[in-house]
Amino acid sequence: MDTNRLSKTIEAALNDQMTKEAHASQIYLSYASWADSAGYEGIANFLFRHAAEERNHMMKILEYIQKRGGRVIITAIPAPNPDPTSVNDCFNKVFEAEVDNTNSIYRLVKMSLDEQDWATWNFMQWFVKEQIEEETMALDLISKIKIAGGETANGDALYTLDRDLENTPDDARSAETVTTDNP
Ligand code: OFO
Repeated sequence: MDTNRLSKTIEAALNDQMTKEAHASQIYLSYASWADSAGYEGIANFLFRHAAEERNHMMKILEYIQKRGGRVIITAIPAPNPDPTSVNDCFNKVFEAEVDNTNSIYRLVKMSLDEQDWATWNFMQWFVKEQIEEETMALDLISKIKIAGGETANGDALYTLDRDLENTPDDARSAETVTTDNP
């Protein structure tokens, strides 16, 4: 008896999405490392915490595939994009990456709808909601850098922005306190 409750197509798409979340985590890690080396410790801290959140998204999908009797396939994670050229560039790239991830999540939702796989459709609603928060977070970053002067933001404005992000609580909890259910 086949105990896999996922179709081959959905199983493959979920595995791809799992790798995409791992890739998102690597992107945040690389941008955080760039920010740290450029002296923006507050921004780095914010992005490091977000990298942990993306890894938890990866785990959430991994556990779902297993729960449904599917096969998890761990593959290589693509390299993150090149380093940002400025804080403005960094925040715009964060937004682009989030929108790209949202589109990928929407494709999975559509696929589960077409296949009438209601369990996966229901599972994916958590990610749909999460992406609203993530895109809002990325848009907030863009607003902050715009106010600071965008590409021509001066040292004082960037210093204030860096301190602000260090002290602003965001949805991403520290790595020690996150769980798969509560990333
Ligand atoms: Fe940035 O979000 Fe995962 O899904």
